Amino acid sequence: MTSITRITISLAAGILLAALAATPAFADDDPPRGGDSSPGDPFGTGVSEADDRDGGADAPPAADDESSHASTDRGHGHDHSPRIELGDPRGPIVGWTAARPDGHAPIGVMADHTHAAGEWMLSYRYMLMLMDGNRDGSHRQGDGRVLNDFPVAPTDMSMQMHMIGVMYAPTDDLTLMAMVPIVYKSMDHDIRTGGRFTTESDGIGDVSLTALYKVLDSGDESGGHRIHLNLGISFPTGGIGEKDTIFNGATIRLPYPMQLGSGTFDMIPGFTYMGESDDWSWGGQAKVRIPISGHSRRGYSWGEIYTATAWGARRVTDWLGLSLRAELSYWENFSGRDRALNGAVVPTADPDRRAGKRLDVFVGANFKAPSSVPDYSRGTGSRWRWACPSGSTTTGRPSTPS
Ligand SMILES: [Cu+2]
Repeated sequence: MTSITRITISLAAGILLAALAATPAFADDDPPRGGDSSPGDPFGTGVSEADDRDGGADAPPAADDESSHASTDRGHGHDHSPRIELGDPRGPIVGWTAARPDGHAPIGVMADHTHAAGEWMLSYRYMLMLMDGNRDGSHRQGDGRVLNDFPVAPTDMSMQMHMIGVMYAPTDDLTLMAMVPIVYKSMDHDIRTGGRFTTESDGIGDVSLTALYKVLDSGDESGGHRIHLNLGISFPTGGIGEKDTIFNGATIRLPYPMQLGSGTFDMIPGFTYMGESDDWSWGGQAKVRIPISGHSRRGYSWGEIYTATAWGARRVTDWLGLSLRAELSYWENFSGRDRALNGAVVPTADPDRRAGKRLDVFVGANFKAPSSVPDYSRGTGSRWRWACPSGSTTTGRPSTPS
């Protein structure tokens, strides 16, 4: 009998903040428009952009040329500036652009976009997962049923994650991304002989570095398409020797799902596609997480984790996009085992009860900060995104970003 926790609620919210360094690589397509306090735009509303363009005192010279915008729009996709808005007097958008509320994937998708040369981006995400109950395959198992086979049954688990991300693009085709997760986990248990107890762990998770390499960037006035390759490496920075005290006062090694990382170097190859039309956008991402350094010092490694997701989004206004996303995951059992854990006591300590699969459906919203926010008037922008699922099936996936 497998015993796998089921995720019933998961929430993600985040803020993406771009700080665009003033290098020549994009100075020509990212003047501090909209928020700058030019005489024609005393309230920083951006409504007098046509005046800016004519006056142009604050803008680099190249920004005055419409044709240069048409070409740079295409080449510099991840642009957080307010340059391209609905009703922009400059005319049609050419090709794929990030400068719209649905120009980024739903918040749960990492590494969805690349940047133009010289751009930096800082992001913060908060994720909450509440998991409840046990499953054997896709069949729910009552706690009593689990206690028939094990002296201890996990009943529910919560995980919170704060994720700090930094992106930098040395060239238009190559973007580098670092992600640092900070994780809080808590798991409740029932004891066969009566009683309950809770274990907790927290700390830094597995830090990852990802190279995003753009291989397709095409489009015209009616929309565009982009594809990039993702090549990530996850480092074993998350603890796998976490301990806590249980009901009888003993301090024990926590079972696998309560550890903070994989304990191994993992490779995460994948690819991402994003497409756009006037009011719609869509995309997909597939990736796999593969341990590449053999067993960890505790004597095991995770199984491979396969993830595929696809989404569609509608631009409702120039600041709001609504999305629907599905994600399919499949993950294998562990190789080896941690000898400090006894899988006969609690199913979460069994390396052969780790595998599973899961389908999630998420609804989400992206908010794009108005271009007139004064703090962002120097060529920076921000957006807030959140998503929550409307349904799910089985889980048990190791709860570390992959
Ligand atoms: Cu970014």
